[in-house]
Amino acid sequence: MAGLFDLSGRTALVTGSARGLGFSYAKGLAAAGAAVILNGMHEDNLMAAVDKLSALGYDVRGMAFDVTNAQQVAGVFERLDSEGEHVDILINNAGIQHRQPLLDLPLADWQRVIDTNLTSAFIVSREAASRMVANGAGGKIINICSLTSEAARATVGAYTAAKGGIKMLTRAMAAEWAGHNIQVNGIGPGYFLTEMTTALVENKEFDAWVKNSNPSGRWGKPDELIGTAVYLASPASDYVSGQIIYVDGGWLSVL
Ligand code: GCO
Repeated sequence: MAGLFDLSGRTALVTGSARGLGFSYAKGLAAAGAAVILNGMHEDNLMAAVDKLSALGYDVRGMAFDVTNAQQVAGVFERLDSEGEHVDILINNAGIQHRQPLLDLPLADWQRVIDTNLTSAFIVSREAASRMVANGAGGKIINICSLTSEAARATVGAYTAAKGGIKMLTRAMAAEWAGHNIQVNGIGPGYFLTEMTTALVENKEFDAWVKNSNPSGRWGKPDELIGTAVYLASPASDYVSGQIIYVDGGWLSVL
């Protein structure tokens, strides 16, 4: 049983991990023994997050790059190649939210959300998976989905479309890469207390809606996602692919 959840000797890349849920995923994989590459757009925030985990004795580093920029992403993986570093575990977590009714939504904002929340997973996964296939060692890819991968909420249409897309992209990747011993799965967080949801938590009506809509009666805490991330990143899930695990307090299981 001991080795089942052990990530020692593996290297993980977690996109959008300078804060929020991504930081929890990075912390959890590092605590399970992985060498973790954190990612963010802004060097200063990113290095502050790296310092926090490094102070805990974890093997972490930061690489600032834009996950929507295919050239930058290719350059990052070429740099890792040159360092003899191989990404065994990828968590496609980078994402943004944009709350605006579809009728008012500028095309540029729609595109920005789709690029960051969906296309980036294609861009980064292609670089990681091509190397996992080439070296024959297989790997783990975890795409971060959402309750909105299954059900829509008014005013977050671009986000909902992207999260619906990343659920099916997870299955498409599983279909094509499982034969190379690459397991591709998703995590669907419910409503969690992060910087992205602060405005929602502070809205008394929304806060009540979240608490009344899930049988656990509360918001999730980011570290409550760590167990699922470690499971999907570890040998414990070697025969699991194309699945989305919802960590939502039971939200999607009730009317
Ligand atoms: C929103 C929230 C959601 C949650 C999460 C739910 O505006 O409704 O930001 O998007 O963050 O995605 O699973």
